[in-house]
Amino acid sequence: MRTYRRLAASTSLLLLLSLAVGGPASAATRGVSQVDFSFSPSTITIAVGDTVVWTNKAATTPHTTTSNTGLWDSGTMNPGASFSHTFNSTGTFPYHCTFHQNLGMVGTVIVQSAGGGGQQTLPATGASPWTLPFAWLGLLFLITGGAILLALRRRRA
Ligand SMILES: [Cu+2]
Repeated sequence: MRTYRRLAASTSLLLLLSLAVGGPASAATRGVSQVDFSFSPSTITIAVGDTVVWTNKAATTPHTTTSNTGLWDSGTMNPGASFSHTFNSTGTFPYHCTFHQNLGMVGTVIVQSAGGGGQQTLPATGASPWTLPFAWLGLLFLITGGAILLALRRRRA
């Protein structure tokens, strides 16, 4: 009977460990300025998990940052306003300013897998493909441990 309890304790520990190992590491924040009438830089390359912060640095003109595919939309941003979006998947994400798209106020966010963006090969620091399996494994351990404890209690009653 005691072994069941020990098993439950160790599964809980395993859950914590799996979350620690599989969890995402630090993510960066990158800035893009909105001016009259362009984004600067117009193309920005980031890593998965990074956040882009757009800031309207125009004197009087409101702008927006609006995803071409509906992924994000700041709505009207008056001068001085900021809007941020975190990119959690790789890909190329074109966007525009709703008001000045016709004037060529468009931009692109390129999201690369963590560690793949630089010239040198760095260890992956973002969320790895193992994050989700680890989390599910941890959850499975927790449920199994709970079920064992429950069965143990029923047997005693
Ligand atoms: Cu604009």
